[in-house]
Amino acid sequence: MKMNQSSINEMFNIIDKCEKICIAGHKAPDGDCIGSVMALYEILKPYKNLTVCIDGNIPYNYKEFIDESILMTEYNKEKYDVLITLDCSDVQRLGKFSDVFYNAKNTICIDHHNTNKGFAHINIIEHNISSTGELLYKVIENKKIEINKKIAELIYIAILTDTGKFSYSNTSKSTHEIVGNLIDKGVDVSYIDNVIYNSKPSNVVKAYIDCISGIELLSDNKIGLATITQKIISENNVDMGDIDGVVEFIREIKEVEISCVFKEYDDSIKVSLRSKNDIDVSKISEIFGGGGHKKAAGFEINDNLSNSKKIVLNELRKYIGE
Ligand SMILES: [Mn+2]
Repeated sequence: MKMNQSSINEMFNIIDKCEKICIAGHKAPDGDCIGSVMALYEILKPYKNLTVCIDGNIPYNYKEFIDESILMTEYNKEKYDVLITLDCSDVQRLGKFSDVFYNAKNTICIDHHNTNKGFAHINIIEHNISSTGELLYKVIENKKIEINKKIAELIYIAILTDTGKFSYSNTSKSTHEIVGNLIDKGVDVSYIDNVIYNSKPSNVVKAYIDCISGIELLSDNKIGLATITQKIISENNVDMGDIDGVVEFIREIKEVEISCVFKEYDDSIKVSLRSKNDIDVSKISEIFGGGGHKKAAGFEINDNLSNSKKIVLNELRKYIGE
């Protein structure tokens, strides 16, 4: 892969010159977001005055890898010399920290989403790369920045989770080569797997079962959907972000072409889509103002659950040729 050398140079020129730096990920953070944000934090921490913002709760299985006391809780209108966003496809994905972007003197975006049109002053965007973690690795390798064990672990988590444990088609030879280098830096693959995947609290598993038992199969089983309701969340005393993998589980069903999960929040519905074969769910997501990748995308609807389901299903049926 050819890196955009001038953007990388510009990025580090700006970082060198700046005092107040903010690093941000997307709202409702996932492993790629948390891993990339924290890796960049670890890289710059010895030299710079850093602020980190991520809108939303850190899921239980990532808490071990992030010091939550460093996270900004509310934006106080501070103007940063530079804001660096990671794994964010557009400004709205910063959630309640969107104004940090508008108030920043310089902005840098490092991302791999197809739908990212390059919203910052400096954009380091590669669409065909597995994860923001893999892209960040290439950026720091390009600058010959030393990677310690902690940084290696964080980048590993970003890549591991965004590739579905190296199983999605975004996993390349280069992904594996990079992961090999990270293991050389001391990443304990089995330890990370246990923390990220084999550490579910029983109430989270119970909530997961409640979601799975409500799966509906439609259109000759080509569409599979489930809903994570407020009722499931409150009955099991979990956070929405803790329930992971429902949308991937539905895709495991043989006939399912599009898997769809509706997450019921207080004032909106968040929709996650996954696909198999040639269906590009990022196209569906874009119709609703969302973003994502060919096989994994998401968006938000400001309506109630039953209306949202109706509108979305209508679009999904078009995509499976009905
Ligand atoms: Mn990602």
